[in-house]
Amino acid sequence: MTDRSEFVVVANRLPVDRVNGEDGRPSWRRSPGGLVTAIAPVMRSREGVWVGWSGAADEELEPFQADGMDLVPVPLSALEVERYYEGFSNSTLWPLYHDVIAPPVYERKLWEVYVRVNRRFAETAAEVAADGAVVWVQDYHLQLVPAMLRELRPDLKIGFFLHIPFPPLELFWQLPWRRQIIEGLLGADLVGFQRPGAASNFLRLARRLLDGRTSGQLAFVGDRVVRAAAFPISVDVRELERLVNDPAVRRRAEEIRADLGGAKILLGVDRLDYTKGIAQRLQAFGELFRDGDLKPGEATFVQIATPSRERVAEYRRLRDAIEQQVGRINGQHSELGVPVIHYLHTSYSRDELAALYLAADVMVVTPLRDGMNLVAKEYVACRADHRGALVLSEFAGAADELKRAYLVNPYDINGLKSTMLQALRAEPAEQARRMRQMRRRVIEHDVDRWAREFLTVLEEPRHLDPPSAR
Ligand code: ADQ
Repeated sequence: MTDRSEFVVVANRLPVDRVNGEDGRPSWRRSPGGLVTAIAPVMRSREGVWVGWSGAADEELEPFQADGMDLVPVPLSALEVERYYEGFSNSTLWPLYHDVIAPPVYERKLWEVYVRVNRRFAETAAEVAADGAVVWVQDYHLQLVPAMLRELRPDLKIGFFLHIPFPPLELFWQLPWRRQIIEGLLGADLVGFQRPGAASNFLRLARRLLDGRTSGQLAFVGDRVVRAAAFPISVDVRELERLVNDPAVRRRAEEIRADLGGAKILLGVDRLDYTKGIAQRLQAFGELFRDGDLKPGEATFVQIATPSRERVAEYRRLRDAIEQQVGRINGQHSELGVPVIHYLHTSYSRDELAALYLAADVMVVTPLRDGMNLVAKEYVACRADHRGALVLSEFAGAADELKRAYLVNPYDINGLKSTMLQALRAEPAEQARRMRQMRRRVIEHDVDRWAREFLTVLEEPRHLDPPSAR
């Protein structure tokens, strides 16, 4: 691959995972997940290039093609994985951007490596982008890339999208490198967030830290104008509908219901992360048995927890705590052969997830803070039968759109208990009424539309004019 590209995506990870074939030779398979599904079609139609890390430390790979996409690997040493990825990205930024639910680590040596790795991503993107190309940088790992890239290549159109929340000034102010991060993001022409509140937080910081001027969605930085706005991400509705129409998936859903003995099924599907409010929902569920509102066999909670970031200490502690909690609740309330909680610490295929969504009477999504939460939207997209109920935290970005969910404050355990009961006991007509409205929103605003809208605003020639000139 020698040609430079008109469209470049820059993300921490490449959109493929390595799989070892039967002959022992490694090959690459497209990673599951919304971002890849959303961007892959744009990549193909524009003959784009994706810049990212392969997922393995100390590996030098030449650019390669996989799944019809041109991929340019950025190497990371083991020390860089520890300090840039596990360190600054996931022990500093992740907790800081999620309301400091866990204490962020502020260490200079992590920051130094974050800067170094961001520079490497920016340099790689600068090498592969054609004159005037569009470059779309993704997520919190790479917040310095926009400004670094602009310095190297002022001709480019640079977009940035943050998948996680962006904190209010009062929290962001803790960050010793707050100015550098804001300057980094302001290197973009368009900075996208999940929620309008996050865009306002960012604009307020730009004003305060850089003595900048802002007006509406715009920040004026030197002779440049930067737009900050919300582009709520979504799911691939067509793919999910195809899955739930597959007879094998439907059979599997029936099988799950039968295996659980006809109990009403409450379902949680999350990466095992302290932001997801897993402990709160399990506590509330356990108390419903203690109080006598539920009996074993009447309802059961299936909690699927994907292993996540297990090399970060906070995540190991969380896993221990959740597993102890599940043991305690089951020990107190289960009957022989009838556990009240089924806890599975594993990752599932899309088919199995779709079958679980179809089988679940109540989907319980209770993050303490979440940029969007795709699980909530996936559940809604799968319920073409208009059955099932969604319990959804007010602190998930998805709550802005899914207003007919059973909204909860996950810190309020009594509220969580009564809302879970209400959702469990809702009449089918009431479930259908709510589900129909939520589905309308998700179907109209799918992930294609998210990518299209972001890129349209980024590429619109006049999108950077001050409002008076529009
Ligand atoms: P995440 O924090 O990973 O994403 P989420 O939006 O819920 O959270 O996406 C998780 C994805 O992983 C979903 O597509 C889900 O189906 C899948 N998944 C979860 N558990 C699984 C399991 N056990 N097996 C297989 N798949 C599983 C970040 C932000 C979110 C934001 C997204 C997208 O934290 O707020 O919505 O990016 O922008």
